[in-house]
Amino acid sequence: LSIPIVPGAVLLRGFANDIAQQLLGDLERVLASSPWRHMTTPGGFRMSVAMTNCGTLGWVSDRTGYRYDRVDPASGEPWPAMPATFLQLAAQAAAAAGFDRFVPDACLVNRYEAGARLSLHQDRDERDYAQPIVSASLGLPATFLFGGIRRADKSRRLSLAHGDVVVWGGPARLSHHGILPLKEGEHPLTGRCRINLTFRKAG
Ligand code: MD5
Ligand code: FE
Repeated sequence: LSIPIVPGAVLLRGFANDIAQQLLGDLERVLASSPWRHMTTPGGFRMSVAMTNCGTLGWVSDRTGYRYDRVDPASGEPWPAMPATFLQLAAQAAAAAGFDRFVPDACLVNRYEAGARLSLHQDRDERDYAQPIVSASLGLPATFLFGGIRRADKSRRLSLAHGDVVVWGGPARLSHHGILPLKEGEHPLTGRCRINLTFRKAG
């Protein structure tokens, strides 16, 4: 079930349902090397979303700014390799949205607990904006907010549930977007949280 959101953006409802348990099992192995952490924004605030990464490059925020780094600053070691199930999901979702041969080198993993939010922003730290971004939602549902290229553009709301995958490309790639504070709840696979896997070709 493929639902166009805006030109360039497609919601694939339930696309990851069948492999959700494998994804979460693989995520446990990633977390064993690179555990959840709350990063600090350049402005000095602690992010309410807990994060980790896998793949060649990981997204990092600290007092010096945002960047992609080959090394996990918490361990001093490279980020864990991207599991094959992650790569396959990202490539298949991108292909379903019309982006052939998508090979992500970065997977940012976001964990939202009740009250955690991501304020309106653009993803601009990647090298090539012609590459799409693939985002998979697991666990508790969340309200996704997306606007236009300019921050003041009117924004729309969309509920993202367990198994939903969104592919952002073309003219939607630089849209402003965010996640409203997560509501309390319990999901059989993730417990009291929402997990988002965000796949990018960053380098
Ligand atoms: C999330 N994460 O649900 C979202 C999913 C992030 C982030 O926003 O930066 O970690 S990614 C949604 C996204 C990516 C790229 C473009 C657009 C949305 N968009 O144009 O709306 O945790
Ligand atoms: Fe984003």
